[in-house]
Amino acid sequence: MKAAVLEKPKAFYDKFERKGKTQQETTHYCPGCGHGNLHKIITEALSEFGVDDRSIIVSPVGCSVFAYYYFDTGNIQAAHGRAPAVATGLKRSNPESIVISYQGDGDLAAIGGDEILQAANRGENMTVIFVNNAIYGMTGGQMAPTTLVGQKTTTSPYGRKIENEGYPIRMSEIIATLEAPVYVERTALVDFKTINHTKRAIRKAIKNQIDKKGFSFVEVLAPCPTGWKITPVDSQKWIQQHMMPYFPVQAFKDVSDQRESMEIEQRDYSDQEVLDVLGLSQLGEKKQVPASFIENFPTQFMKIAGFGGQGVLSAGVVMAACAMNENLEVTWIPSYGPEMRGGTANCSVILSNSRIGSPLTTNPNVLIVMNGPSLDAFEDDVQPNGLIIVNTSIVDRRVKRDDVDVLYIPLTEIASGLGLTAAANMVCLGAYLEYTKLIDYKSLFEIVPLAIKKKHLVDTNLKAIKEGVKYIRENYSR
Ligand SMILES: Cc1ncc(C[n+]2csc(CCOP(=O)(O)OP(=O)(O)O)c2C)c(N)n1
Ligand code: SF4
Repeated sequence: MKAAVLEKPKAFYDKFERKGKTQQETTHYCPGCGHGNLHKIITEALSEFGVDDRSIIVSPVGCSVFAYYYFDTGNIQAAHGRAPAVATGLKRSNPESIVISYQGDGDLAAIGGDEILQAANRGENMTVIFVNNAIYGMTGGQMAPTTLVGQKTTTSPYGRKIENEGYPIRMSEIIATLEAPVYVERTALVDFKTINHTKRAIRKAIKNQIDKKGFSFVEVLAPCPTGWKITPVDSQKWIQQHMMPYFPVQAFKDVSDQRESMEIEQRDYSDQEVLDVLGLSQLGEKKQVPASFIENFPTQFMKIAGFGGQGVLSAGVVMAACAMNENLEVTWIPSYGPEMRGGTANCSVILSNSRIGSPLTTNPNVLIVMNGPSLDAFEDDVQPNGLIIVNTSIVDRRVKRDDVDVLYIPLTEIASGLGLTAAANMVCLGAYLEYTKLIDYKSLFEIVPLAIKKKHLVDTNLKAIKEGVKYIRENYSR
């Protein structure tokens, strides 16, 4: 007779080490909680398929926030409700990874209601495990979108009422109406039969991903004895008596066998293709630049900020295009208020000699402020020894920091002197490049004629660049 071997699946850590605590044998979950069972089922499936080394679990905000203490896989923590968006990014950038978005009902059906619909509708090749315990467990038992009619929670103390809170949302049914998902099933954690059913469903959802079939979704009706304020045994009965009649346990969609494997084309676009898309094809052949220029280029984390209409966004585009033309890696990302003119606007620009992870500049080492509110908003964020360029025509105060380099330039006045106030942004770029000498300011002359749509203004913008250079030579020569 074969001896049964009971052991932890390989995809679990041997010891559950928690920050600030000693090693633990157990998880942090309450006795009778469904999360523990589900973790075991997932790890078993990953280990059985032999994919634990290339799997990534996206932990949500909720009681399973600490899932990364248990899964010996890749782990990442997403903001509340954002797990499907994070999982999308992970999967698309690592197509061979097995990505599991693990989410509670507050996370998936409330704050993340749109993320899950969009990911499902795009048919992302991922596996979503939706833990429906009809309550917000982590925060003390508030009503969730899946809380049953009549169910008492801390925020529905007299029981959920249809006229007040509406009906519980059936997420599986909604997702199954979409064209893209390949497999949608609801299971439960009540007894051996339902636990085995859950295991089969989770295996299938993971297998579909391994086979590149697309989006699979398993909703699991799971006990939360603490939130429901009943015993673990009664919780199992409660699922059977109250949850299963409203949330039927069944497959809602399964086209796994009919669906062909699909893969998103992954390829690096050539420089020429990128230039074509940006409308900068006229730059022609890739420029030859010395290897030492690229090697020694210090990453510029730029924030350019001002009123809408001051050309802060286009200054960023021109700077990024100029650096790209010098074979640097660049990103540009705008941020603006709702007003077309007069509102606030800023952009993050990163220029680097290596691939850029995130396009956001939260701590710039170059801050360009075209107006006072921008200086107030971003001065404290600048890195020590960073550079701040202040448009003194509009900003009426000095920089308070004494650990940064500051250029005070009347950008708007200089541009007005040329008859084009809007060219203050170009005065600034000329000054920036002349002061830092990171790129020859003449490189801007190759970009500006392509970037400026109103061709009759090109000459004035080129003059503005030269005025910026002149101002630095006369006032800040080093
Ligand atoms: C943006 C944001 N809003 C609200 C919260 C508070 N919060 C933490 S967990 C949670 C709900 C958790 O419920 P659920 O997703 O059902 O998971 P469970 O705890 O039941 O496993 C909420 C609202 C938060 N952390 N972040
Ligand atoms: S509160 Fe509920 S969901 Fe959270 S750990 Fe306890 S039993 Fe599990």
